[in-house]
Amino acid sequence: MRTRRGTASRQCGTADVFGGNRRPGPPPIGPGSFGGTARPDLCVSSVPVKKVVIDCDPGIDDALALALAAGSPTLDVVGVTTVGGNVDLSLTTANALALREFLQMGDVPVTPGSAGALLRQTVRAAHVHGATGLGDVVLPAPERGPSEGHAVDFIIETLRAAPGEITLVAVGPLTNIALAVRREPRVVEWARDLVIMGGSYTRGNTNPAAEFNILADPEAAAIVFEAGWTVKMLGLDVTLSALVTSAVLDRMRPLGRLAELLVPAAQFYGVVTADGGPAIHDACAVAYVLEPSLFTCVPAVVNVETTGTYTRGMTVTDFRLRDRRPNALVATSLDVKRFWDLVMERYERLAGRLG
Ligand SMILES: [Ca+2]
Repeated sequence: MRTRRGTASRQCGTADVFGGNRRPGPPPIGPGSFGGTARPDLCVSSVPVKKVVIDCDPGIDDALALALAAGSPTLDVVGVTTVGGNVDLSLTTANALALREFLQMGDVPVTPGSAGALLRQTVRAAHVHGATGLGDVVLPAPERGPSEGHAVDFIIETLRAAPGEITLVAVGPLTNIALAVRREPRVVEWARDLVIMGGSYTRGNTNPAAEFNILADPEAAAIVFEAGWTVKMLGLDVTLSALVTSAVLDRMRPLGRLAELLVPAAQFYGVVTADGGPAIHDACAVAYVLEPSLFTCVPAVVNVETTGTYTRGMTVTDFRLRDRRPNALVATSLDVKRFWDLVMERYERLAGRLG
């Protein structure tokens, strides 16, 4: 494991806490009002390095999320676990291994997990991410292989060893997380937080109702949302604002070796224009861990539809709490400018290391 420790200074904003494009829903609250994160108006603070396990299915946007984590001195990635999702598990694992070395993430263990959904037939997104999962990007073959064991065991044992310290960041189908919860329910207590890219309260992307990560394993998602923790849900409602426009792409082009990943990956992922482009969904989850004040978040009760003829995989989001305890903190808007400023600053740091 990497040994970056200590604290890092951060400058907190105040004016844009509730900014961005307001979407339907109840009056928003600040990120610090629910869920245990620091109040954004407590400015210029010294924040501890956050430990994260990233459960992913690389995947183009997973790759861009891992790059964001790798470039962030305030994150300590203590493990990467893989799941079948965008492409098969063998490919998501191979991509994670290649990315670990390309992004110079040191000896962060990469542990493969579940190949497919708990109950359902496999859903893949190779038409979006390419046959290998990374578009037409070809990274150098990794020298080292995956860790022994299974991602579910890794997650349980890593959280058991450091209760209250580690945030789970899940940016693929939730199969591994659900199995960890089923096998060892105390992971809910041990996790510092669970942040996911998945779902939506407004629309789907794989079909009109469902977002891909949830549709790929709706039963797993249901288990995760019902487990007793407060899921930080970064869904399509905000991730579709995180677009690689031509202006963003121009900021990526000078980044040396890192640009050789970022630029072709983004261009494969979608058509880049002056005011549009592919959404780097998964990077939003990492960005939330880094700086929750980028997002406006609202507590809600989220139930995952597992049986609907047309709505299976839908995250049915009820902001009317009444007497119920919310099981999710749902992101409803993103401060796009601050998001890209953060992401590009971290990419530039990483590019400095990669050459
Ligand atoms: Ca993903």
